[in-house]
Amino acid sequence: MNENIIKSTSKFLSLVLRHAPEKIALTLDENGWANVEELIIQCNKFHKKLDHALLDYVVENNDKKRFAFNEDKTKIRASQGHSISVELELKEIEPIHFLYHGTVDKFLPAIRKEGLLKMSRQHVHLSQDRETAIKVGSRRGKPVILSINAPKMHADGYSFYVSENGVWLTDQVPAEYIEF
Ligand code: HQG
Repeated sequence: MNENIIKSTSKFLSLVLRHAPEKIALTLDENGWANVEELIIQCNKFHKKLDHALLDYVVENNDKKRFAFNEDKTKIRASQGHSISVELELKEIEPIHFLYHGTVDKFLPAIRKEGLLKMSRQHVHLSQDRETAIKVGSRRGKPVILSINAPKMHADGYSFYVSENGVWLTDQVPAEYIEF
């Protein structure tokens, strides 16, 4: 499989399964699932070549396991990262260690003031390890890693979830729980 095709297919799937299904006149159900046949048909109709073999390969080999099939592989969805409103039925989980968030300098004044907000997504994204946070921050420039006192937040009543692909999610992180 050609690396460029795999990457561009993954990016395209992120676009239509997380943010803008209407770009290819695709409908997602309330849990974010698209019908696999319909996805393939709509992609091709809108000049994005896709077949079962390519889709299977991208889902299976995606570096962050961004997409998941349902049990009988008739449906597919993004496991996290949505900006459109979908109910992912996430498992609530108790954090027992600090969690990390990668960002960049220019956002720090606002984050110090109002904490971490979900911005255009459905959740604030956190990770269990610093390495992942460094990668996330690096998308925007020189990464700055914030440490989140998640156990204290949880004790104070905040909920945490883990997506199917292991991303920690929460609704907001007030500044008092962040070590800068
Ligand atoms: C920042 C990728 C100002 C926040 C990654 C971040 C991740 C604030 C940006 C996933 C703020 C939002 C998500 C505040 C937060 N004021 N800026 N109060 N609160 N920010 O992309 O966490 O590869 O929505 O620090 O790997 O960067 O697409 O979130 O810089 O897992 O699968 O506002 O996206 O995954 O940016 O990334 P994003 P993120 P994929």
